[in-house]
Amino acid sequence: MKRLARTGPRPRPGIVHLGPGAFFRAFNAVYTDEAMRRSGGDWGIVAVSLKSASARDQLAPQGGVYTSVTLTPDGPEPVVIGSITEVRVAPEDPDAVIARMSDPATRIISLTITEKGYGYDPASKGLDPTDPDIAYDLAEPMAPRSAVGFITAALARRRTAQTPPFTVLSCDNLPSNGRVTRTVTLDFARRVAPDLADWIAAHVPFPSTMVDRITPATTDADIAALAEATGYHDAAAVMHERFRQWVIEDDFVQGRPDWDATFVESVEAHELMKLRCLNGTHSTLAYLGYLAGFETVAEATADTDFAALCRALWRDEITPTVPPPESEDLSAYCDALLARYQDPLIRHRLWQIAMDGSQKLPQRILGTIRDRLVTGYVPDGLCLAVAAWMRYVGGVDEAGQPIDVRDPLADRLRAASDSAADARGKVSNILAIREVFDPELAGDDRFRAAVTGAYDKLVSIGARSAVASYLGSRTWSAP
Ligand code: CS2
Repeated sequence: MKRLARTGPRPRPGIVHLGPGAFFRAFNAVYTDEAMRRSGGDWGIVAVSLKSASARDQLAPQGGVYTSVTLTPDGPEPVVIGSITEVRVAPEDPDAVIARMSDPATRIISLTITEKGYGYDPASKGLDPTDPDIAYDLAEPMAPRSAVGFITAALARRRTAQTPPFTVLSCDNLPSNGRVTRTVTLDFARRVAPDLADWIAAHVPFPSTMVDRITPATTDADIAALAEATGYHDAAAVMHERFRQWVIEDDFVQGRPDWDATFVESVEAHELMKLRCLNGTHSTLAYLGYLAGFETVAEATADTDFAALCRALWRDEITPTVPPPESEDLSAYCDALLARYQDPLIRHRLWQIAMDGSQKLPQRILGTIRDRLVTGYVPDGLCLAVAAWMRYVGGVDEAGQPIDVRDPLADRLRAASDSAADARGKVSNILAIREVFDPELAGDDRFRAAVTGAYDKLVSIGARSAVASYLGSRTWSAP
């Protein structure tokens, strides 16, 4: 079978994107492709992997083009995307990446590097100098490994060459993702060259964004189905829902593509809504659903109790902490979320969402719990979700089978769980991990009691019954 190949010319580059995974291909590259078709502009994307060579190996033989497939009830809608001009693997030639980033044509650096890619320490609200890649880059700032290291090295070179700076655009699921990126970059720069830090602070914008499109990892079966439908093989295809939402703070130092996004002054309200309503229930479903034996979000939310769990969380625990952004109706937003989750065409594995929980829980769930406790309300459903995560990272499922836990803190979490015999001890050991739980929340007796009680239940009656019991208890207290 023939392989997908580029037919027209490559666009001229204007963006360097770090993290060319499935989400970037289903989102940023699609918006940019459409923007160039609509309004022109040299906004081709040089996509850079900071670690694995797989995106390059999939895309390079196809000239950078790939298929973005919208899954709809009327059948898949494939569109060939040509906005990626080139793919690089940073460890193979870090200097070439810095050269591309410091080229005057590069006006935006965008990022989808996942929560753990930032070297951010939520406890100190600053750079984590003990993160292995950050520690390496602080010692070798001109041959970096981390995103922050590359951004700083490129900005240093631009400053020396008197090239105007670029805009840094974080597109990860972190609250105030632009502010976080700015904080770690300034912190890093200050440690290697303090005057550079001042220059960055004065000249480089770091707008925050809210990004949303559910994009399950592509499977071999997806690629085979696409080949069947189109007659070509595409190793880099991505499958996703039709829904998409991109809200961006409009602060760009050298222009931007004509993206079909919503441009706002502050993205915070949108971000809070999305992180707490969507990602918060996603992670809840991931741990409770996995323990209950479901494989995907659609399977879990086809279950009446798990769908009711989402509704209860939104209504009683989450939305009371979310000031609605302008032009959003929270209850309609949450109804639409449930419909998105229940879409059987989107096979989003719970195991995929369960990854890196230590990096996700604080902004997805713990902030909501903290805000509810302040008002005197104990959010038992979210405490059950935290207990389910603790059980999950203990590494053994309800049938006694091992769980493949992927998390930068996996070993510490496992050791914390293993070194106590009962629920109280395990919960207490895990609550002591400062990278995840701030001392105030960890020390709140109501929170400790709710999580310990929930953990006990998960062990004694299992996740399905624990969800049913939570729903039952609510009928009494909050009809
Ligand atoms: C998911 C997100 O994997 C996860 O943790 O919660 O990737 C989610 O699908 C996206 O944020 C949706 O926009």
